[in-house]
Amino acid sequence: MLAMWTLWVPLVTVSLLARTARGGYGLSMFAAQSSPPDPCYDENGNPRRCIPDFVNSAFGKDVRVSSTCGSPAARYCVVAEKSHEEDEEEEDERTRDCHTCDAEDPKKSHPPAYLTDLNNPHNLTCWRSENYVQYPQNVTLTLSLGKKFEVTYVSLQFCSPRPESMAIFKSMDYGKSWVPFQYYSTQCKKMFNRQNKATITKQNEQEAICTDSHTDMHPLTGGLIAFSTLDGRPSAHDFDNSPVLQDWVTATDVKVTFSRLHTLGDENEDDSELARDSYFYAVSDLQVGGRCKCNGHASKCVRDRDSNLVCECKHNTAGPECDRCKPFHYDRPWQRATAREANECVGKPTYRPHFPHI
Ligand SMILES: [Ca+2]
Repeated sequence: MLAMWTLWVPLVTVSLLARTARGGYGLSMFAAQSSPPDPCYDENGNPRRCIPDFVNSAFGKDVRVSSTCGSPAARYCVVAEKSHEEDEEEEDERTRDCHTCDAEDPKKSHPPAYLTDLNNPHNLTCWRSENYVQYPQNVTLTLSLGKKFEVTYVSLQFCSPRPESMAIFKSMDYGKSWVPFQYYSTQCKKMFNRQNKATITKQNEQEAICTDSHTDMHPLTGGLIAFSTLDGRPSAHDFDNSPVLQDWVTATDVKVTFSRLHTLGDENEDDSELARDSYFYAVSDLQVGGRCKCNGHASKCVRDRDSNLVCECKHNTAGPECDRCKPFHYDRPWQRATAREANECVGKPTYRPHFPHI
C-alpha cells in the first residue's frame, strides 16, 4: 500500500503541474484535483471525440490453453545448431539441450500464466505445450477480453521455433462464433485453402489472408509473429468512414491455433524419441494491442457493479460500448463520434404540447 502511494503521489503532482503550466483551465490546484478536465469535452464544455488509452489488453488475463507440459513431468529438448564457421564436415551439427517440465515444481513449470505476465526480456517466462502435438492435432490459446475492443495488433513472441502453420481468429460475440483474422503457413492452399499473400482490395477488406513470410528467418531462432489488423487494408487511412474496418478490428475474444510444428524431418527416424521431445510450441509473450471500444464517446473503461468492464459513457450515450443514446436523448439517431463531429446524443426536457383547439 505504501509502495503504491509513493508511486502515485509523484504522478499526480506531475500531471497537476503540467496542467498549471498549460494554464488553460484557470483552476486552482484544489479545483483541478477535485475535477480533472474531461477529455470528452473541450475547454468550452462542447463535446468532442474521446477514446480510451491504447493498452495490451491481454496483459494479466487468463489464457485457456489446450496443452501444457509437465503433467506428468516430462523431458523437453532445445535444438541448437552449431555455427558453420570452420566446420570441415558440412553435415548439420545439432546439439540438444534437455530439461524437465514439471507442473508441480514452480521452478520447472511452464503454465499459461507465463503468456501474459510482465515481459522481462532478461528473464523470459515461457508457456510450453506438451511434446509433439502434431498435425492434424492442434494446440489452441483462447483469450477473453471481457468486452469489445478495437484491436490493432496480435503478437506472439516464441521460445520455440515458430510454427509451420498457425491461425489467429477473433470473436465478436464472446466466443460463440469465430472468424479468421490471419493465417500463417508455408502451404497456404493445402492447410487453409487460401492463396499465399492474396491482395486486399476495397472489396475484401474484412477477409483474412494467408502468408508464408513468417518462415523467412531461420526456423530455430524463435522469433516474433505480429499481425497488424489494418496493415495493407485500403480504407485504413479513412477508418472513421469505414464501417467495414471498424467491424473488422472489433473483438471480444482472440484465439490462436497452432496447426503444424516446424520440424527438421527427423521425427520419424529410428531414434525418433529424442527428436519428438524437441518439438513443441512455446511462447513467452502474447499481446493483444488495442483500445477498449467506446465509439468515441468515452475516454476510459471501468468495472461496473458486477465487475464487468464497461465504457464510462459521455455525450448522453449509454451501453457497454456507448452504442446507444441514453433515455430521453433520442432527438437524432445514435452515431459514432468522428475526429470532426462528436455526434453526441441530444434530447429536450420532456414536453408534450397540448393543442386542444386544432
Ligand atoms: Ca512471459
